[in-house]
Formats: sequence, structure tokens, C-alpha cells
Amino acid sequence: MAETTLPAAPGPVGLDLARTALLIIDMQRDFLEPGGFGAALGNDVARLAPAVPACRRVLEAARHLGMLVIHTREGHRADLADAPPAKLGRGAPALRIGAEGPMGRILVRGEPGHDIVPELAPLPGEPVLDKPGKGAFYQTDLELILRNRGIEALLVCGVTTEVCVHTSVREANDRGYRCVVLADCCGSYFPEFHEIGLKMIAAQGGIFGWVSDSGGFLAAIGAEG
Ligand code: C5J
Repeated sequence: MAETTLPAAPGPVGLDLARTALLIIDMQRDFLEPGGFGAALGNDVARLAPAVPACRRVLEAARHLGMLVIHTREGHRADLADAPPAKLGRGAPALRIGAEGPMGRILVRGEPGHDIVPELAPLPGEPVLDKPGKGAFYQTDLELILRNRGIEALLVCGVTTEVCVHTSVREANDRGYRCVVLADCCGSYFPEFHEIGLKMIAAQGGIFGWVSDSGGFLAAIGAEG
């Protein structure tokens, strides 16, 4: 794997692909499909759909390159012992975390809604991290996995832009990882939060990282079209 440069904001970003991992955040049925956690909170889940094919193109290219691919899932133990009361109390009682929904218990590990959408299903050997919070580093072994593989940069995709993607990028940035968020591979129930969330990452000379897109990545590695 070679070095490459991606077009990005606030400026081009060089990546050593052998030391770069693809981090796909929470592309779960619970957020992307009707009847899950996202819909239970009153959101229009269709807004997240365009991120799936974009993510898939990047995922296939990353696999082809032999890049480390890591998937995360937000969710809780069946007994909800790892869910803070403030989080459990959110939303209408019949639709809260742990309640029975059309895809099983909402945001609970092992339930159908907790699965990653089929288009982006992890392959054997790709680490899948179950996280109880919004950030991918919080109460997971992500940092250990990245260190063991010599990773220094992350290509970040997933949902939602301003919640779990943003939190994870902030955590990664503080730990010294260079993050490149692929804009069209992310999504939000609130288009304005998506736009502003991405601007916040690249603002002030890239205060949290860089923002590029799937086309920029695929072109940089010679995989477009
Ligand atoms: C949310 C996430 N939005 N994955 N989770 O609750 O962004």
C-alpha cells in the first residue's frame, strides 16, 4: 500500500495507506431503518439512506487495498446495566431503549435492529466494536487495536454526522489520530447539522481533522468509476 494525497478541506491531506484504517460508525438498522432507535426519537430515517451506497464503494475499495476496516455499533446489554439512566429516560416510554419494537428491543445488542445494514455487513476478520456511548473510544478497545496495527490516520464514515461521527472524531483527534471524514459517507437526520458538523471539523485549519468525500478517496487510490 502506498502513500496518497486526498483533496480535502481545509487542504489536501497525505495518507500512508498502510497506516490508515477505515472506521465505519454505527451503520445499523436501528438508525437507518423504520422502527429502530432513530425513528423512535421522531427522525426521518430516509435522510441517512444516501450514505449507504457511498460507504459501500469506499468499503469495497478499502478491502481491495487490504486496509484495516473497523465497524462500530451503538447498543446496550440486554439487562441495560451499561445504559446511563439519563439515556434510558429519553423519548416516549413505549419507544425507549430496551422497549420491544419491530426490529426487536431498541438499541439492544443481539437484536435484529442492532445489526449493521446488510450492504455494509462486516467480513470475518474485520473488528466489530460494540460501544455503549456515542464515541468509538469510550469503553471499547479501539485504541488498543489501532496501536497494535500501527495506525496513525482514520478515514471516517457513518451516522450520525453530528453525534457519533463527531464524538468519535473528537476522541481520535485528541489521541493523535489524523481523521479524514468522508462527507457523503456520513448522514444526519438534520441536513443543517450534517453541513455544520462537517464545517466544524475542517474549520480553524482543521481543528478536528479533514473533510473529503468518497469520490476524492476513490480517485486518490485510482479506483474511481
Ligand atoms: C445517535 C449515533 N445519533 N450513532 N447515535 O444517537 O449517532
